[in-house]
Amino acid sequence: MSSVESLILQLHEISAVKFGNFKLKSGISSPIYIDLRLIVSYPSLLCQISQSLLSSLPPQIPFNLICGVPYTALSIATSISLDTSISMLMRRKEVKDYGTAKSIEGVYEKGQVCLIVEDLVTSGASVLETAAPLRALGIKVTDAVVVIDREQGGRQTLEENGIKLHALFTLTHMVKVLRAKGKLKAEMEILVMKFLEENKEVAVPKVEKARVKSLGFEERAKLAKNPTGKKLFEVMVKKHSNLCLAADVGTAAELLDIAEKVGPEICLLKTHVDIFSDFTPDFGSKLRAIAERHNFMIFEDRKFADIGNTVTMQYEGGIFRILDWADIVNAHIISGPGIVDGLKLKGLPRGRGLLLLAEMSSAGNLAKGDYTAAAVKIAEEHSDFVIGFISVNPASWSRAPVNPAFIQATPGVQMVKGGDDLGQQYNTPYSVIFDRGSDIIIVGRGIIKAANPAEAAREYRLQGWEAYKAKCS
Ligand code: S5P
Repeated sequence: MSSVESLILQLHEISAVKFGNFKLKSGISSPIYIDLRLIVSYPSLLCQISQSLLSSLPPQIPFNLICGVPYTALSIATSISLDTSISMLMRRKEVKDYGTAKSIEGVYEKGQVCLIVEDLVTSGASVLETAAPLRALGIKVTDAVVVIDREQGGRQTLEENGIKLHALFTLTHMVKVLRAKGKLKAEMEILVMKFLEENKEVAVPKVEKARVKSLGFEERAKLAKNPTGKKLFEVMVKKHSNLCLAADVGTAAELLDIAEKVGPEICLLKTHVDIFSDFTPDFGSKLRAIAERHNFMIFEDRKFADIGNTVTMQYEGGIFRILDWADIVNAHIISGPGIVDGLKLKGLPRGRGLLLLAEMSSAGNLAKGDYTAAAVKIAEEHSDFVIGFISVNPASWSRAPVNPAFIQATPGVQMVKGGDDLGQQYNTPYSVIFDRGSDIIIVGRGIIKAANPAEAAREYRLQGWEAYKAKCS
């Protein structure tokens, strides 16, 4: 009996693999259930698994760090580390405020190569979520090793993201071995194979949906009716950047400084001018000069919410005179379509564009369902001025796909999933662009609180752009 066969039998023996009728988290009934968390209770099996994983790797893979995908693979990664004396890194699954807490624990040097270890790969998303913060630190990730490959698109998704998957065995192979060893009746084998075949299609619908729908930014630029929307697409293509910096700093001086440093990496810079303690009327022209030098656009995140007549004055007048310098502003639709009419009256003659808040990133917000659908409807009625949406998960909208001329920009982005103490919720660049169907990642504290904002911005740009390319491929 081969060592893989022996492992499969032992996993079955300890009930890490079960057959019957199980209700999965997603609500569907499954005839097979896999839970490798149990292996922590069987040290000799854990040891065998890690040794088999190691020997399944081609010898030329030059890794000098190991990182397990939390939580199940942590024990496997630890065991490999003990066996090989290659040191391990640990990824935190949830991080409160990326700016101050570390997402990766352990000692490393930039340029080192880290092998990712995982127990079960389905879509590949969890491996990518571990690769992202490692890559953000300058650690190379080229290979991942996994006990079971469910053969549900994970290998290809990882390949598209520069990661080669090495699996000890596939789920199909496991079922065949258990059948051959008399652990599974013929009827159950048929049931399981049928389930796996059908489940293949339901397990990756978001990925498939996003892939089918994704036109490139070049084509979408041609569809845009608004000159600012069109230009934003063109800037993204030219700079290979779908990164918007949320420059939430306390002074105009700091903002101009960070705009200069991060400018080459971004397509869009988002401001909240009303938080500055030192705003002066020349702020707009100074920022526009930097924007022109580095070819990015300016988005004042004013979140207008009043009736049409009031917002015309707020947009044009006051101390800030937003209309004079911001290419893009945004608005809630709580007051109805009149707000768009009001802003359009001032903005359209100047070639400006508007984003509507269709969803929000904060916990417990009310922008969902009918509200989101109403934002889409208003946008469609004003597609000469509305360039797109602030959104969180446009792939899930009931009215999707929306017109590809609209740009989706998503806040609540950091290298690891998590949140802050005031309700902000973060997703990774890959999940925002690839899984949730957005176009632009809006990143604030992930960049401005980093030790080197320009370097952090570059990493976000690369991650965001890779995810966009994967979506279009
Ligand atoms: O729903 C939203 C909409 C916006 S525009 N949630 C958000 O967080 N934003 C903005 O995105 C928010 O005002 C802030 O400027 C930025 C997120 O910053 P971060 O530091 O949490 O990345």
